[in-house]
Amino acid sequence: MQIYINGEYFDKEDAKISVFDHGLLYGDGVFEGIRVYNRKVFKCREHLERLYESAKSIDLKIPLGIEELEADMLETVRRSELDEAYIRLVVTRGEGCLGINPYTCGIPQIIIIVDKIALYHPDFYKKGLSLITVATQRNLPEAVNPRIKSLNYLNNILAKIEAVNAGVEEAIMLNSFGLVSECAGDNIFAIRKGLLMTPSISMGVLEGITRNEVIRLARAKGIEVRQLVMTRHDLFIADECFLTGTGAEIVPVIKIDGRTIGDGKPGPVTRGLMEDYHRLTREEGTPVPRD
Ligand code: PXG
Repeated sequence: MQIYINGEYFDKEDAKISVFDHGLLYGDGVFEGIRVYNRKVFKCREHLERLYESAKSIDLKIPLGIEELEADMLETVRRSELDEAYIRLVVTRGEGCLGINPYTCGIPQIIIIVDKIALYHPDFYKKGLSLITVATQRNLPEAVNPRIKSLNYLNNILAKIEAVNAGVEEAIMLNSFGLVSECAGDNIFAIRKGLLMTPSISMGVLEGITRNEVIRLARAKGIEVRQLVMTRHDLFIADECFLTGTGAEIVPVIKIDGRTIGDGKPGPVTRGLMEDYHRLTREEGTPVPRD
């Protein structure tokens, strides 16, 4: 494990942030979760660009340019000596007064944690997940836009609590119109009669980097892809369903709200995309410098 805070490197025990940081006091900040495969940072630029976009949206000025931050992130991975890793990149509003005004805060804190990642159990990739729809609605884009990957994850955590208490791994969240948006920490896809579908960004979802890559991979295989309005009915009648995310990669779904999806086994389109995605993670990425 290796931890970076504003240009300095620390062990876990010594990595500390002020209790007056608005990241802690108000969840005021942004983050990214990034994977390292085979000593290469996967979708490095895409994650950095989304981080800067999230920051821009909340008027948080990251005190480093994108190139400098990329170099520091690669150096943190190098120091971790991990070939397979998870990077948590966090930018907080910084230390401020007790009061929500972000403009009282000093320098934003840039934190980079490089560690191993706990994945979904391997069985789920072979057998598939069961999901439920939860009562907690996804944030309204007009309130806290889900496109901002902010430190304020309570909306998702409330959904996750419902799922875990119901004995399933993930929660399907609907928007305020009752339409499917995404899961607590993953995007959702369905396949019916060869068409690959996922809720459009305007449904109130995070524009997942894995989601975008899966859309590209599917189109490259000649699969028709549509981003559209989806109801629970569309999920119940799907032939296949799967989730995407940096942590989850592509994970099949075989049950939703007690309804078996397709024949109750991960389907051929899902398995094909899982193979393609896995191959890509081994091949692509920004190399971590050698010592
Ligand atoms: N929706 C939400 C709400 C997320 O938090 C995704 C979709 C998928 O986005 P990406 O860009 O990763 O394809 C996410 C991302 C974790 C963890 O520690 C969660 C995510 C990513 C990495 C790790 O649970 N969620």
